[in-house]
Amino acid sequence: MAWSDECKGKKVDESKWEILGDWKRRDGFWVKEDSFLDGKGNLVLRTKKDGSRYTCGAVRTRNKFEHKFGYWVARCKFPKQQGHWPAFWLHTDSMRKVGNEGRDGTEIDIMEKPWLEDKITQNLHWDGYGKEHKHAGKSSTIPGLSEGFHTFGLHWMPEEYVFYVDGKVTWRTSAGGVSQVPQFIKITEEIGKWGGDITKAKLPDYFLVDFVRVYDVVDKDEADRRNDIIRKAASVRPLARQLAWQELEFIAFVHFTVNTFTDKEWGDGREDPAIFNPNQLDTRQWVEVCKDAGMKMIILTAKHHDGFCLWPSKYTEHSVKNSPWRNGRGDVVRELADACREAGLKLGLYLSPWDRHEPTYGDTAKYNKFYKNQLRELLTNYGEVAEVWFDGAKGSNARDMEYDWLGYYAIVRELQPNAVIFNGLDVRWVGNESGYARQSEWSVMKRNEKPFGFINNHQRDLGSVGVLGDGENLIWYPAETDVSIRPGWFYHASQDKKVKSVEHLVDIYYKSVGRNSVLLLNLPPDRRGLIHENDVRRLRELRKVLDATFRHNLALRVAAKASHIRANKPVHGPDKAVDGNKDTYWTTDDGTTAATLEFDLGKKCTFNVAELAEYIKIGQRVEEFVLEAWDGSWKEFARGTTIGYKRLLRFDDVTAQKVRLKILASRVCPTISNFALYFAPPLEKIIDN
Ligand code: FUL
Repeated sequence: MAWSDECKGKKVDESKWEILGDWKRRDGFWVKEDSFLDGKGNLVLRTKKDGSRYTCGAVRTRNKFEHKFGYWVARCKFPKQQGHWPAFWLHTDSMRKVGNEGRDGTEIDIMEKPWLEDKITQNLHWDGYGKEHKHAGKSSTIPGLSEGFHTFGLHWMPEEYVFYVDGKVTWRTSAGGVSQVPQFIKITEEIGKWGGDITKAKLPDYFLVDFVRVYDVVDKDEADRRNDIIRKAASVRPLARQLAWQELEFIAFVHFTVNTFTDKEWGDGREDPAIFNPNQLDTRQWVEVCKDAGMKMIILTAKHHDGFCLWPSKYTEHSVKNSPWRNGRGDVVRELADACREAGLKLGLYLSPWDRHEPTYGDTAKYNKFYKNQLRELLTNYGEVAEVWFDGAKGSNARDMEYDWLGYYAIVRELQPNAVIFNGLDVRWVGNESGYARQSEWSVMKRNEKPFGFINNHQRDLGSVGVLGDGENLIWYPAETDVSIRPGWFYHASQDKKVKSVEHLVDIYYKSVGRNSVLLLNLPPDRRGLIHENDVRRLRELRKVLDATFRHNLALRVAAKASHIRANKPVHGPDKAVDGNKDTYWTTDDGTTAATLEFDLGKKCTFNVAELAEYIKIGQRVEEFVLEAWDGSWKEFARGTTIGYKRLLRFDDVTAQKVRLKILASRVCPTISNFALYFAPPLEKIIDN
């Protein structure tokens, strides 16, 4: 047992409880005299009328007992009158923090009973009480509840809450992501309309509490099972091709086809190849623009859903060879491959499985053969291809067609063994097209049985221990975040003024590259075959902002200390986190999963961006961390969950000489291969110059 009050004796135990009083609360007042012990083993919260005002009792354990997880239970007997309601709940001051869901604190209502019927409600509230406020709840009717004593319990686990009434489960939920911070108990009465009309109540009225107990639940089998999953998850590592892909960080998508000339997003396959005539097409311009922006690969839609091929495929007439462009002798894939090679950029290819032109589409055997032939052409004739992008999109009225995914993947492996397969087993879709990875973006997850995609990409939580099942079939499956610089994937003149703002692109960068993902930003060439001036200008601005931000690392080679060092050996010392070398790292002994790294910047510095990296070659481990700055005492200025390949955090300016990284939780001993601090000047300053 972690804590209890049996409510015996004559006076409320003030070493355990703070009695709330002289405090206006809703339509009444909390007063101290209304919280007392009845001498028969119960805490009494009384509701009464006192002159013109209504008063009631309330107690809490704030600063006296604050705890997380475990089983929390109270045995109570309800009052009889309307106009007020009893509640047993858990709270924390950090519930008001916005932005980390309920993980940084949640109002957990184990029982509220504003009704006189046999009905209670159990609720969660997080992200404060303002406009970011979020809520989940459940009401339950339990015959006989209004009479006699009943128990109200909460089993609070790191991944889930389970609510009980009289030992029976009433609600299971992970809403808000589950609070991970210590919270205090509140037992209160409140006066207000939710409970009915207090003027109709016969007062005084009494709410009795027989005991409140908090148990740390240690289920050995469950702990063993969890440890086993954690051990398995932490041992999953990236393949060399996945690591090489991750290190590209920022890559380009190029959507180009007949749609560019028909002003459509999805062509229907009936377009005349004669319309394809980009009279100034210059893949060297694309490459230059991408390279200047810091992008390391270009992925081209060699064929989109319309079936039009940007290369002269032997297997269809629906291609550049029947267009006026370069008199039918052009090959966009070739020109791009050459330009990329010259400039040292990687090439990736998108070949849409859904083909609205090809007549064999729908005949599974024939179309798969056709598609594989095209794939072979692309992967044989254009040199190295670093990523093959398989798109799952298919119109709702498309013919039935069973794609031979495993056969497609096998061809990629055969012809381009170093290429990553998007939507195959190497790289996963992040799950949205707005440019944002998850707050907690794990690269290790449980694969499902599907041959395509391998995962439910829309699931909010793909990687926490609670969703890893029994720890079997775990794979390294990192996220790629695709988003277009414009509203559409293809060029539309009407969107020339709708190129995303630099603020928006910077935000996307922090929330994709900065959240353990690769950013795949789409730049659609226009009808000339060039990336439009507005897009080019915006990319230059983006680069300028990133360069101005990441130019000077204030933590580079500064003095570093660690609470723990693996075997006390210098090779894993704290300086390895700030030596500017991504191949060295600080770590701790096995079994140490919480530790602190402290950095002395040498003088007071102002910063507003932090960058962290784990040494992911040996897996992804860190589950939660905080950053604190010294200002007479340690003050938290940022916090995060996963790190992975790269984590960027932005925060208000902090000025300090000493900073520390506290790793609060890690699956196995944490590794940190990079810790950096930067000062990002205000955007207006960078862009105007
Ligand atoms: C989707 C496609 O339908 C869009 O046209 C675009 O290519 C996007 C990247 O993927 O599934």
